[in-house]
Amino acid sequence: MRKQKRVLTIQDYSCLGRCSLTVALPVLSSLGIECVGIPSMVLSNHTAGFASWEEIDLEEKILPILKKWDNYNHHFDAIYTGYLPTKQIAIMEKVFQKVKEKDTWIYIDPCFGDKGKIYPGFNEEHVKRMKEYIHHADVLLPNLTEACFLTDTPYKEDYSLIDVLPILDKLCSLGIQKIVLSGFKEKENQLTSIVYQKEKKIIKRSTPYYPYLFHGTGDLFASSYIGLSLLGIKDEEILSITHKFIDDAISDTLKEGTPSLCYGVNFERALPTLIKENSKES
Ligand code: PXL
Repeated sequence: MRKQKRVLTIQDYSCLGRCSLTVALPVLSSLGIECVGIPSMVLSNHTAGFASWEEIDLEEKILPILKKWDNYNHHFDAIYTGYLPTKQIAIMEKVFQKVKEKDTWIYIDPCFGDKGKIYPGFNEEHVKRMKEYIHHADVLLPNLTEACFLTDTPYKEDYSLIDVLPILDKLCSLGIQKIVLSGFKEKENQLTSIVYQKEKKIIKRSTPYYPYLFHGTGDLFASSYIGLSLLGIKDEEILSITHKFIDDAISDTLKEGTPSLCYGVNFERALPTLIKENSKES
């Protein structure tokens, strides 16, 4: 039986509106991976689609939390960072120095915008800091909005593959081995995800496009991609499984009628797809 993998993830805990840690924990657990989560902040709800929010920023606690683990010799197979307040980006570099070993993979979801806009809690300074930070990633998982901001490319809704490739190339030239771009609208009614590595075959898969901006699907995508890749599954298959998982979650949500987009999607009833992958591998 293979040894169980362990991931350290640092992103927010939003109590309401399925995203970030409330998504990463169940997704990685379903894949048989231990998910050690440090909340970057605790929010009453996420910041997109709700009128306001309560928050506790845990900036001061992240390094002390790690220090408490000093005597416990936990090995992390991966570190995954997601939504971070601007001032915490510098702290992540200290986290890597402390926790990363030779075989620890770094996954970074820049997680600062969508649909051509930066999330309400952030500004240009955040993008600037993120640009300086992402070279730490072995795998970067942006959406199209983030990829555009990170490469100073104007955002448009309907990028073709030919438009997207130079953006991915530019990101790779910042020193990142692998870019996983989550769904962009390549054609009418179709979302395409791409795994891009310099001088390697481009891997892409498409899935139906829904005319809604479901919250948290980027986080579902990132967690599913990271978990499946830690199980050693090939990228082609990871994209297919991840698309099926998210598509099932969206279909389930739509069956309930007009969706409340800010609550995220009913991924819980789609988790058996991931549990099946985990049982196959053992
Ligand atoms: O899903 C992205 C995300 C995560 N966490 C928080 C957010 C958002 C998007 O708005 O506000 C707190």
